[in-house]
Amino acid sequence: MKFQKICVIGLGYIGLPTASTFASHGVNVIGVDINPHIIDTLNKGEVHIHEPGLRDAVTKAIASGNFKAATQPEEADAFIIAVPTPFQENKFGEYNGITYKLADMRAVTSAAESILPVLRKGNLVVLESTSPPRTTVDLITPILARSGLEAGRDFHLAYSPERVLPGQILHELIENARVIGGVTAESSEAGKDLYSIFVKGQIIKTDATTAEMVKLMENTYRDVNIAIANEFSRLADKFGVNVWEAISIANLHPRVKILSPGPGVGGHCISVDPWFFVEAAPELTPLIYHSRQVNDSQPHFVAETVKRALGTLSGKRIAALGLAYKPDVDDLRESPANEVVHLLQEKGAQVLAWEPFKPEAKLPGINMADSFESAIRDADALILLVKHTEFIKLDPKEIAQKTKARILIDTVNGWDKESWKTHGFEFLRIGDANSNHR
Ligand code: SAJ
Repeated sequence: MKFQKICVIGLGYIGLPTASTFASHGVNVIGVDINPHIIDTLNKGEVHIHEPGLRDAVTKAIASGNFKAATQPEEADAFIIAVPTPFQENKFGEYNGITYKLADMRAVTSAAESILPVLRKGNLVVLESTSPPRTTVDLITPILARSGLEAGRDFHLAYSPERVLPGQILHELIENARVIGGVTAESSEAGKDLYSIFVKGQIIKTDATTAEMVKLMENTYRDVNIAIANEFSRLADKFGVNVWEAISIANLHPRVKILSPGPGVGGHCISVDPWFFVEAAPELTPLIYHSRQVNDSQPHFVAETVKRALGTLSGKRIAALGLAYKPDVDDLRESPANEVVHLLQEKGAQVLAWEPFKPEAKLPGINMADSFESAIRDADALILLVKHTEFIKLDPKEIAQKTKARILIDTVNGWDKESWKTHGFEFLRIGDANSNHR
C-alpha cells in the first residue's frame, strides 16, 4: 500500500515525534490535536514538549511544507491514533478485597469517532495508544463500523504500540523493532508498508490482541523487576547489606538481570500499564498487583529512611534534588520524587525542591527553589531523588562550601559515598543504610 497523506491524531510525546518523522520522510502529514493551544504553538514553529532533537525535527517538518497542525482530521490514506490512556480519576474496580485502577478510554474513543466522517474505503487505521487487551477488536472496530465500513473488509485496522524511551524517542522510533497487529493479515501488511517508510528495526506482523499484550507485557515485566529490586533494597537494610553491591554481583550471573531500586516508579507508562492487566483479569494477576503495591509504597520506605537518618523530620530543612520521574527528562508526571517530598512534609520537614529541567514548574504543595544554590544553602540535609547527569557531576568539595547541610541521602545510587564522606558529609544510600561496605 502507498501512503501520500496521513493523519496523526494526538500530538503528545508519541504523536508529535511520529508525525514529524513521517513528514521528514516525504509524507504529507496532518497532525491533529483537540487542544487549540498546541495547534497554535506548532503552527508558529514552537514545540510544547521537551525531547532531545524534537524542536529541530518539527521546525524542519513545518518548513518542508509536509507538516500541518489542525484541530480536525482530514481525508487521508492512513490515520494513526496516539492519544493518552490515563486512569479514571474517581472510579476504581474491586475484586476479592483488592482495589484496582481503571483505564480511561475516552480519548481513544473520541479520536476514533473523529475519523468517522473522513474514513474511506481502502484506508488504514492504526491505534498506537497503550490499551487494555482486546481494545482494537472490542472498542475500535464497533466505533469505526458506524461509518458503514467494516474493518478488515473495507479498510485496514491494526494495533502498533510505540515502545520508545522518553529522552531517546526520535532515535528509537527509527531503530527499534516494531510490532504490527492487524485485524486481518492484509491489515498487518498495510501497517508494515506504513511504518517501513522510516523504521529501520525489524517489523514483526501479528494479530491485534497479541500486539496489545506484547506492549503491556514489556512494561509489566519492567515494573515487576523494579519491584523486586525495591524489595531487595528493604531486605538489604534489614540485613546490613549494600543492595547496589549485591545486585551488581548477582547480575554477573549470565541469566540474572535485576534492575535498580530507587524512590519508586513514575512516568505515564510503567506505573500505569500493569493496571490494564489487573483491570482486565484481576483473578489472574496477583503478582502484577502486588508489584504495583511495592513500587507505589517505595516513597514511604524512602521517607522513613530519611526520618531515621535525621532522627526527626520535625522542623528539618531538606533540599530535594530532582522532581522528574527519571533522569534527564523534564516530565514530572507520576513522579515518585514528588510523592517523597509530600511525605517528608507530612512528617514535619520543610522541603525546598529544585528541578533543573523545569525550574518554573508549579506543583501543588511543593515549594520550588529559584536556583540550585538557594535550594541547598540553608538545608540540614540534601536528598538526591533523580539521577540527572548534572547532579551526578556535582563536586563534593564545592558543594561543601555552598551548603550548611552535612547529611546526604542518595535514593538512586548517583553519588560516590567515599568522595562525599571525605568532604565531611554523612552519607546514606537507599538499600545501603546499615552496611559498612562501599
Ligand atoms: N526505574 C527504576 N529502576 C530501574 C529502571 C527504572 O526505579 O532500574 C524507574 C524510573 O526511575 C522511572 C520508571 O522506573 O521512574 C520508569 O522509567 P523507565 O526508564 O523504565 O521507563 P519509561 O516509563 O520512561 O519508558 C517505558 C519503556 N518501556 C520499557 O523499557 C519496557 C519504553 O520503552 C516504553 O515505550 C514506555 O515505557 C512507554 O511509553 O510505554
